[in-house]
Amino acid sequence: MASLGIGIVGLPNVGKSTTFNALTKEQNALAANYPFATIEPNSAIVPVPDARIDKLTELVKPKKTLYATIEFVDIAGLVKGASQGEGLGNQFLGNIRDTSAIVHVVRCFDDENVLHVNASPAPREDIEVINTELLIADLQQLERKVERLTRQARNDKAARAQLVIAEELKGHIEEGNPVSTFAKADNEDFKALVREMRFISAKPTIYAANVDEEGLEEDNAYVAEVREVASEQNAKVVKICAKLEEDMAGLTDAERQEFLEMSGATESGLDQIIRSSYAALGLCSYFTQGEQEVRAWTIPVGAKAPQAAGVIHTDFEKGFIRAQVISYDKFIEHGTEAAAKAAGDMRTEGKEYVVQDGDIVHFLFNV
Ligand SMILES: Nc1nc2c(ncn2[C@@H]2O[C@H](COP(=O)(O)OP(=O)(O)O)[C@@H](O)[C@H]2O)c(=O)[nH]1
Ligand SMILES: [Mg+2]
Repeated sequence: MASLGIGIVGLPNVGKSTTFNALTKEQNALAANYPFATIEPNSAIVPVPDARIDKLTELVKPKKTLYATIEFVDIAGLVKGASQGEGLGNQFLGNIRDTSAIVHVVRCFDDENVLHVNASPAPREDIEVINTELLIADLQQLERKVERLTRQARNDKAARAQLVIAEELKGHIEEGNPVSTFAKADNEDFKALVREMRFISAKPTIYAANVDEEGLEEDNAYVAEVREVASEQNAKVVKICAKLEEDMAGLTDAERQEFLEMSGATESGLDQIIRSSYAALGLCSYFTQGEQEVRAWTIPVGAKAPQAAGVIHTDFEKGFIRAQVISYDKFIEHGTEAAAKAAGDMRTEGKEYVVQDGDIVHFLFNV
């Protein structure tokens, strides 16, 4: 299975590592609750903030609360020419291919002490430098694939069909377009090609506009430019002050709130990045609750009850009988599982049920 990691990319000195350090602090602050396996130095597994989990914790008062988690990878070294091997480029491009979504950090602050690749930040061009490298990397992959398919196509019908689509896609990329905007997105050969090649420009992208504290309250001109570029690409923008987030990480919620209000922001940019990334991966959460723990479990949007149960334990999926479900709103309305049940708001669902984001679930199974 492909990893569900998010790659943090961008030009040098834009604030990638500062953002990543803030994420790492989040990870360490909660590490006590999570049995993390070995952690790579450039990868952080962080809790996904979720106000619904906080509310459930308040109501249920469990011994332990566990948030959903998501992995971020700090990808260093992307520069102009990376796809030609510049600055160890190819190795880094390979790391990006292994991720499932991208956070593209764009420098939106001035600081004469922090060198920028050009005289000053120019978001449109800066974004383009990176995206061009990513696109060239995809094109190189695809060219090798087209060569292979051309050889196979001589006596293989399936290869001939894939070759047709591969060549169309090649034309599309050569005109400067990302794989994500290819018109025949529903074509089965295309989908197989994307799964196999893991094209970087097919991955969902979130732009992180990294501003100074002054830029938090009102957008500066750099941020406006990032928003313009992102809207042309139907991509999401999150404004963040990476430096402030690094200082804030590990503080209590109340302290953070105070910190944020002082700087004119309403919500932590880092939290927004974490939540947007989770959504960009096509993931959502259902919850379990009890005296022991309140916990969020991660499933792909559209997962049916047995698959969702399997996230807790494979036995739950194999021996699935049924699910007892209370929607989040109903649970909050009634305050306890017993009250929701008494009011007739606990539903019994079978194996075809598509679990909804926020459902509070009990699985019944036999082994
Ligand atoms: N003035 C200012 N400096 C920042 C900001 N964010 C990061 N920096 C600084 O920029 C330098 C490069 O940041 P870093 O995160 O290492 O960039 P990376 O090369 O993209 O990983 C560091 O000295 C940071 O302290 C910011 O919002 N404002
Ligand atoms: Mg760095």
